[in-house]
Amino acid sequence: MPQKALITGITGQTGSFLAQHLLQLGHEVHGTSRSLTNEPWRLVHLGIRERVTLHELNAIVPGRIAEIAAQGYDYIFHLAAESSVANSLKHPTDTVTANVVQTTAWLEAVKNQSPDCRFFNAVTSEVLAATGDPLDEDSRRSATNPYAVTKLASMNMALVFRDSFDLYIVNGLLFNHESELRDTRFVTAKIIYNLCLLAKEPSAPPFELGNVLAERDFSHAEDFARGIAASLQAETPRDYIFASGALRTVKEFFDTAATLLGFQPEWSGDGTDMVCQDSLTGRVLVTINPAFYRPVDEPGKAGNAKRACTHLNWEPNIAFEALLRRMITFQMSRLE
Ligand code: F7E
Repeated sequence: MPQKALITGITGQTGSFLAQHLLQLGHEVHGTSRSLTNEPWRLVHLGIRERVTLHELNAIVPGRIAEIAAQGYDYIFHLAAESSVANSLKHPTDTVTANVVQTTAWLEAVKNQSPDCRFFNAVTSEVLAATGDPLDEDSRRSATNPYAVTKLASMNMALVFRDSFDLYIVNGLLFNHESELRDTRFVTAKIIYNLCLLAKEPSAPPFELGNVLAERDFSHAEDFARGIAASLQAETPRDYIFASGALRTVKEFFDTAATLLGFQPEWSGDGTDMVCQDSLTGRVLVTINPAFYRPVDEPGKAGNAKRACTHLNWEPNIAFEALLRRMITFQMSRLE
């Protein structure tokens, strides 16, 4: 029997891949969007715009959220959020509204309108403390920026609702997930966009990055979409880490992408004086601008997704280089 799913934030990167996956599974897919007049370009790109029903949710109004939640969903995947750490530092109050108030309103709406609906809450590796070892669901919690604080609060709120009201709620602790549908506010898409521009346009100027020695555990968002969907199928609701388990620096991401585009990246200098040139031509590709540094950029954290692998039969399919190739192919075709 087809089941009815709602994705908050369906027009975002992960929401779009999740919508595609749920449609492939035969579900009826609905989603919330801040505006119905803006074209949801990711859904259009995936060829699924006409197959999903969008509901406008342009402000965090509990009554409107309750009205949508009352529409008989089997699953709600709550992905809508302020998801940029950098933006959360600039707009902490808005981030609390988007991530804590909004999540709480959805939890309350599920409890009151639809207590049999299974609920997925998107959380982040940013709520875990770095230890040097791969992190799992039991790793110590910590939060070093407003985004992390709000996600930790939203996770705790979801746990309170799960335990107090016997609801089926899952927190997904998502490590970095990237793709061709990623916004250029995030470093991977920024790198791919600018490198493709440099490759296409010989007169394009170098671009700027922040802390390129920062380490992240990168995956493809499409892999996570499968895991997110599967996480609501287990008998008992539990929280799950989704991660690749491999740690790479931003510099390594840049170097791999640059090489795939035919450059020979060569770095010189230290700290904010670091510069990367194409050693084939001497052309400067990237310089460092301290404005892009974070006040606190924690040591790298890799995730251990063993629970998801064992209990959900989940495993990532898209390797690091394949992720970069997909991002490059997409961006090059857009620049044509
Ligand atoms: O930064 C460094 C920056 O903004 C990655 C979100 O999906 O993953 C994401 O958060 C790293 C940081 O993502 C630039 O300092 C260097 O160390 O791409 P990002 P993020 O902060 O890791 C987590 C798991 C989430 O949950 C979030 O929602 O890259 N970096 N230079 C830069 N970052 C940016 N944005 N721009 C730069 O120029």
